[in-house]
Amino acid sequence: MEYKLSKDQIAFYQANGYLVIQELISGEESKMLLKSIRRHANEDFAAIMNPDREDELARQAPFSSRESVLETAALLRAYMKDARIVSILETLQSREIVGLMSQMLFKEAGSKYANQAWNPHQDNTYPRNKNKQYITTNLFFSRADKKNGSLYTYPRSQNENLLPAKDMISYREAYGANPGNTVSVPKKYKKVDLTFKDGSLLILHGNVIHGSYPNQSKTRSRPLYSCSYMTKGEKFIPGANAKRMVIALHKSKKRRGHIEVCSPNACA
Ligand SMILES: O=C(O)CCC(=O)C(=O)O
Ligand SMILES: [Fe+2]
Repeated sequence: MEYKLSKDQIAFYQANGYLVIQELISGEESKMLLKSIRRHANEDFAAIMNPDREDELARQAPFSSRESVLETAALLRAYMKDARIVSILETLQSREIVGLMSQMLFKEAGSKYANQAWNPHQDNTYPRNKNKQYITTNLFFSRADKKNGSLYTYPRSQNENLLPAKDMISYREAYGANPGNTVSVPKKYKKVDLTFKDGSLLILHGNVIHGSYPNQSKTRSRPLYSCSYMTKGEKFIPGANAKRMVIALHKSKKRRGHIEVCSPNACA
């Protein structure tokens, strides 16, 4: 089922470089997804890279049963390919897109990674697409605000090219060290704090500057599932941890063509 963006939503994204769609998925969907991926978290609730890939999830959660790994990877891959999300992104890019990677960030209340606050960064600093065709999504599996580690953006900063950045370890960094290849934000941009209801989607232009707060809540975790996409045919750096690769999001046209040409009897 596709999602139809309004003219105002498209205009907002084009002007500001981000868009929030509150409650895109239902509370039940969100609960089910969180329950599934949470089984694979280690005791520190460290991030899990590419949990939609069976081998990657199994490697990062060696204590998980094979059955549960297969189940979670399939579920999360289905959400990367979700027709609602893909249709939104293709409307915003005005082109066909492919998936590149995903990451689960728990910011579990009381865990060692609860304080993980991302420095201001541009997501495109990692794949480095010169045509600014990288786009990321963050799907919230609980409500999020400044207190429990939500994100902030600098509207309109997607108009910048990639800014000079200080490289930081951004995957399973030392406790207390903040990830995100840090940029110094040009003075003309003003920070906007974002709040989300459970099941909401944040779409970020790859060049828009954003970051996040530490989770200071004792009781409220801030789990989010992040997926990254690129306009089809565009170049990107795969990355040693992220292992970006082209993931097709649409059913193969060749197969659809095949079904069209066979006779009703042959297809039955
Ligand atoms: O999880 C967060 O707080 C921010 C994540 C983020 O910006 C990223 O993964 O690039
Ligand atoms: Fe980011």
